[in-house]
Amino acid sequence: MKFNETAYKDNLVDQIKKLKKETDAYILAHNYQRDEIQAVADLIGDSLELSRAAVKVRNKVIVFCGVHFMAECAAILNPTKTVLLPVKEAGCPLADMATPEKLRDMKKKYPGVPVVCYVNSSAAVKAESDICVTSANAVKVVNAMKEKRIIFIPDKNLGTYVSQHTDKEVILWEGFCATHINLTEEEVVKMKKLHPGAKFLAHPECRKEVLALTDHIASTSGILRYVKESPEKEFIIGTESGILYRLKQMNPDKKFYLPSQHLTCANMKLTTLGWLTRSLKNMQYKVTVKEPIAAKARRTLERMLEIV
Ligand code: CIZ
Repeated sequence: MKFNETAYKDNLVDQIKKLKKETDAYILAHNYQRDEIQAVADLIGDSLELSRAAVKVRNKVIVFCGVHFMAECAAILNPTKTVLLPVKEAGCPLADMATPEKLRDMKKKYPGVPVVCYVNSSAAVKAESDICVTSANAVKVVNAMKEKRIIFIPDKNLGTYVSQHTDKEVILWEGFCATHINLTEEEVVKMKKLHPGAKFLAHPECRKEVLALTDHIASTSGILRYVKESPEKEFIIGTESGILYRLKQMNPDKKFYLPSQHLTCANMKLTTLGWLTRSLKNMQYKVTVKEPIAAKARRTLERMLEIV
């Protein structure tokens, strides 16, 4: 018998809807998730939107379709809920580039300098930091701080972008996003030649040479907003491929081009309908953050949420 993929997926979607009701679960999905996962989610967004939503969820269970640090944030901000990450191996190489031990060494080198940590970091690193940022609010949060010098971890490209939009001295960490770093200047130039009328939008985790070629730099939520409000019809998109799902849904009359074949995050794509079904069926994999790490990391996240 021939395998019918559509029937297989429809069946899983039916099971997910049923299990969601039975378990009183709320599904959050990041903008970089697979199309079919975004389609079954209760809310899709960037980590800031999803963190804010996680605080307000009334359901007993939050299923976080994203990567580990995102589920950790939900567990930290809403500790009375059961938070599930459907695939326990879904991690973030960028988050792994900063460890609390290395950060403590850096803090010894720069005593008294506050640490601004990108949300793509572990709870243990957030606990060692002073304030958190996302790509949607990094410039605003840094500019709201009173100190003239900050340590920015772990993404060097986002940190460089922030340093160009503040008069503060930004001490950088040598981290990078293993997906955004793949996008090269050459690929962008080639795509611009193919589509001369298209606007080039890119995420601040891209290399600075790539960012120099943009018409607009923004987080995923910023890119979605920009395209929706723009009268332009064609866009070259410099971020993870999952964003195309919402861009196309929200703008059926506009065209989108991905400038590289290497803009897909393997970790984000680990979550499939099958794993989401198993997650709801078996209540797996629970993400918890132990005290005192949780309380310290919560403070770091809350300081950001107080500003934006
Ligand atoms: O903030 C986030 O969720 C990330 C990692 C990227 C973005 O811009 O949405």
